[in-house]
Amino acid sequence: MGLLSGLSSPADLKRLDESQLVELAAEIRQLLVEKVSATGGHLGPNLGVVELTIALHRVFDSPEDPFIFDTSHQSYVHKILTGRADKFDTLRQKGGLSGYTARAESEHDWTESSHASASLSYADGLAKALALTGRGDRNVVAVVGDGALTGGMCWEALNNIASGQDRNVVVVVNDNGRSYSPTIGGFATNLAKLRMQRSYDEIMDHGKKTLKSMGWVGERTFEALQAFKEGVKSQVIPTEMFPELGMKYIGPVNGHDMDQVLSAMTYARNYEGPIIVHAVTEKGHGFAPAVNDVADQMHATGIIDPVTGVPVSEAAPDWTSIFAQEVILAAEQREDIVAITAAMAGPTGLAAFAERFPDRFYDVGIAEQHAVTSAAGLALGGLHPVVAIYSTFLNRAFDQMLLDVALLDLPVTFVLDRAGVTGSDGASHNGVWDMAITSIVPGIKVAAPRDGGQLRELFHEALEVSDGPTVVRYPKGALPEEHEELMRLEDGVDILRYSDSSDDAVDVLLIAVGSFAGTALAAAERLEGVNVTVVDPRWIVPVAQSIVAMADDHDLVVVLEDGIVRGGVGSLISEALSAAEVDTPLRRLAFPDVFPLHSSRSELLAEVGLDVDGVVDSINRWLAPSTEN
Ligand SMILES: Cc1ncc(C[n+]2csc(CCOP(=O)(O)OP(=O)(O)O)c2C)c(N)n1
Repeated sequence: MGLLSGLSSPADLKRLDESQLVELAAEIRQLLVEKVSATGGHLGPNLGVVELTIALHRVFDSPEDPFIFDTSHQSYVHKILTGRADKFDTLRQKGGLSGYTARAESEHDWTESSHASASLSYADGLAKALALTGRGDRNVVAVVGDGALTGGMCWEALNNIASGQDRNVVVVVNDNGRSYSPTIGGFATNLAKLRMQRSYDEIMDHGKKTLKSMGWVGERTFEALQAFKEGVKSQVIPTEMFPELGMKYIGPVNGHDMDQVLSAMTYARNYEGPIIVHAVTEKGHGFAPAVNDVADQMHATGIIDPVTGVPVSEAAPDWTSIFAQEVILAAEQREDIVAITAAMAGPTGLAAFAERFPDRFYDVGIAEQHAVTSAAGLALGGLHPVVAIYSTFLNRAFDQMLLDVALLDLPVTFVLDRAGVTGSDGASHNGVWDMAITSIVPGIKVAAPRDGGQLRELFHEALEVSDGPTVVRYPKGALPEEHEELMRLEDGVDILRYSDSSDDAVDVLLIAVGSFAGTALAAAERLEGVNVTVVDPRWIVPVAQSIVAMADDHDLVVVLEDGIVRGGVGSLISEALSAAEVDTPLRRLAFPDVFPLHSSRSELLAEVGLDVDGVVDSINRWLAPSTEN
């Protein structure tokens, strides 16, 4: 492409003539649509920050001025401007470009967690470090969305940032009015008031006039005139939100007007002390199918047609859609069922529930900790809340689950989508910790359905529990083939395959957690000269007594799970066996204790030996008489 082809660093960007930046923005949008439509990724958010990111790299000096992108799903433009434009064909694929900032990729990437609302805390700490190490003249720039700003961490950080008036933290609020769906709550209303002081169009128009016509004075106040001289509207707009924190505020600026954003960033760079720049942007800007996508303005898309935006293949029925149906069914049957999401009604399957039962649905914003304690409050009031959340985001709310819910024996059902290995979203999106962290909560009951039918059953079983928290966890993606049990034991364990233990062959008890039932059954078929019993515990916490008894009748116990190996189901069963003085050896096929890089779920599972080949190889190795295993 024209301008982009000569651009491999922010220094190149600084060499362009200012008049070329609008053309550059158009090229970047074209690249984004072309590449992200072929790989999938966060298209809408990145289309919305093209001008903002150009202005940031033009005005500030990354990496000496550290840039922190909140969540960092909107960092594609930053990647393009920091020499990675040619890698977009590999986006989110094994060995390719990460979908988030990644320190191994570039010195311009300072962070890599994709959990929201952390940027301002990073910025606060970095600014303190720069001040202490003689680099206090640098600016730390944090780009944070209005969605991320609904997270409590941001406000804890702002509280601290405001108290460091000698530190240069530039908080760029990228206000597109949306998380996935429109951002909700008192904060969002306040931000909207700021945005709507005058109508949106008027802001855009006003900004242009202020910036372009040097003779304009009108009836503005002295403060506004000063601001005008500096190229932006910098008077404190009469709203309590930011000024009461003690933060300088400028804006709102039209985040798609290059002149305005350049002026705002220049003002922010020259301002001494912490400052908020409020930029109004549009998610999906410049790509009509994204702008017109009512669900989430193409927040995150799969592979799509680059012209129409239509997905190239139809989505297969997935776990989320089963939950979506069952939670509505449950609420029809029981008036005490209410549902909570932390800004993810669509992705967790609660959107239809929200339409059907608007009074029994709560979107609390990106606020997982609050979601859980708020659920505790609902339960205290006699209701049975269902907290639908991605497994990875439950990490945030462990203390609330432990002490605000479980200590009080409150009936809250946690439905964990994307549990286990998720893959393409990289290290910080994998749901491999939930079994380890939930299983240490006293009194909790955790279920891992093996297929859609079991999800229906176990979800309703969970709702029947009235004395403490329950968890139902299931992975990302399409539903697997269903496997009917041969028999259900009294404590709920399903036998999926019997071994013929009458011969002299070794008897292996293969315990398949959740969606690994199919893998375990296929592996059992391929193991030669071994009698394999396959069971699905269904409820993985607490450990069923029948599992302990069966282990005693076998020569080897193998536990197959896609959570981390330490503290997982294998560990729990191992402890149960030793408590019962059952000395059958136990082996774990689980996720190793590492942060995996991004690649597809199936690639990652194969890499760590959690596919059929891996299971067969491991068991053969463990049973081989000559090995040291
Ligand atoms: C702790 C946490 N909860 C939920 C999410 C899922 N999530 C990713 S981006 C996003 C919306 C972010 O909205 P905003 O900050 O306004 O950025 P935008 O995409 O609108 O630019 C959500 C809810 C997350 N990444 N982290």
